[in-house]
Amino acid sequence: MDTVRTQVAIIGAGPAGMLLSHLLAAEGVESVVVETRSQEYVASRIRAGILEQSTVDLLHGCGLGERLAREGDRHRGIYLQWPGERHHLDFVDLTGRSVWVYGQTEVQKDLVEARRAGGQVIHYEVEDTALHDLETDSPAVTFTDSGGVARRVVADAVAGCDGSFGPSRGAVPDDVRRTWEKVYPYSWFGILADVAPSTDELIYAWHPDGFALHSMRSAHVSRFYLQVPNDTEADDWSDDRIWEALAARLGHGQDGWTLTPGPVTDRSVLPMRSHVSTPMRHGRLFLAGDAAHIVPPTGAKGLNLAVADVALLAPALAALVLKDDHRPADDYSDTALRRVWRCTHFSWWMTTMLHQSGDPFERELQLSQLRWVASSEAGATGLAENYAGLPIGF
Ligand code: RFL
Ligand code: PHB
Repeated sequence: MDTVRTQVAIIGAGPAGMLLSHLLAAEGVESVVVETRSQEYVASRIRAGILEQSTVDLLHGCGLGERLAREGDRHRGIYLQWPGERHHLDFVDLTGRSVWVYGQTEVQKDLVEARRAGGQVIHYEVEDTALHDLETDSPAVTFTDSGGVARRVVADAVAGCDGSFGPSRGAVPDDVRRTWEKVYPYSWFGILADVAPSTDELIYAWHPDGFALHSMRSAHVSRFYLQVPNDTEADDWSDDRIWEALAARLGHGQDGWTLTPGPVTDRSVLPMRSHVSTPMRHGRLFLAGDAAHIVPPTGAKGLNLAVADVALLAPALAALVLKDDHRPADDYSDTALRRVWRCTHFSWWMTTMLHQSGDPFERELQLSQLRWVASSEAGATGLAENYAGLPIGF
């Protein structure tokens, strides 16, 4: 077996793993990244679209903000609507903070380019990733590389950034690990369309037929989501049916607003669940991003939470491996989990406020809550503060 030594072995080259390797390099810490998929596959996965203020500040602070500043679209807030009413919540007026439309695909490309320029070692298309000796000072990761060579990376610490299906979470022993899970009784049907957005800011729409969201990726590409039953297949819906549902739920014709349809270029069904796994550290293993927690996408928090985790983790690992200072690493799990639970609550709150559950009592509560959020400065500020993102380290 081919063995190398590094300071941090990172499992997963998604946003959490790649940003961690970038932040560690800036602290003078060497890492090796291993990833099951190809570079192209990881870079083209269509996922999140909204960056909160603290994510944007962090990306600028670590030299990753150049294209974001040029091509990202700063939004002051969102529209919240239900039949007959559309309200703009202005996050800048309410909290002094904003959000940016800049897709995860673009963040990933910027990370790949920065790490390529930095000479980062990344093994793509690996198989049989396994974690070893996590309760010692020399934990290791083994895998078979794309050429069939068995490799072992021995490190001072292992970062599990391998998403919801990777092996890291399961490497925390059952007698220490605790998990919380909520599966929602509906899914999102997401489509990407080659058409200019019909709105200047995102529209979150409550509707008796089910929730709808109008988002965007650029001046020419729009992103939409529809609440659908859990067993829906992406091919169940014709393009006509998609556009009819979006027009009805988003309020085409209401106060002169129109929805412009266009060619659908991508479609997928996304189940909705909340999941938290604790602790986020066991011995020399540290979990970050979707490896430790999943939120339903209604609060646009998944990617932002992954960024917040590694913003805490990078200096903690640097202190551990460069100065033998264990304090920040010892605090990592508790500190990260405070934000994780805040975002888990916010994502659950947005989800349950906006989706049809079929319960008429809940429906009246939802409408009452929406009216309060849209008409009270206190209500609107609560949503804005969470959506635009609490400061890193909250
Ligand atoms: P990722 O992006 O899943 O990256 C984890 C990486 O680990 C690799 N991996 C392994 N590598 C080596 N060995 C193994 N055994 C491995 N097993 C797995 C995987 O191939 C992958 O490349 O997690 P990370 O970095 O924590 O980033 C988190 C974000 O990607 C995630 O929170 C968001 O994309 C969630 N999410 C969304 N969030 C939003 O805020 N808004 C959205 O609109 C939104 N849409 C989505 C989403 C997540 C989706 N998934 C996971 C199905 C849409 C989808 C479809
Ligand atoms: C997206 O553009 O993909 C997006 C935006 C806001 C959300 C979820 C997804 O809450």
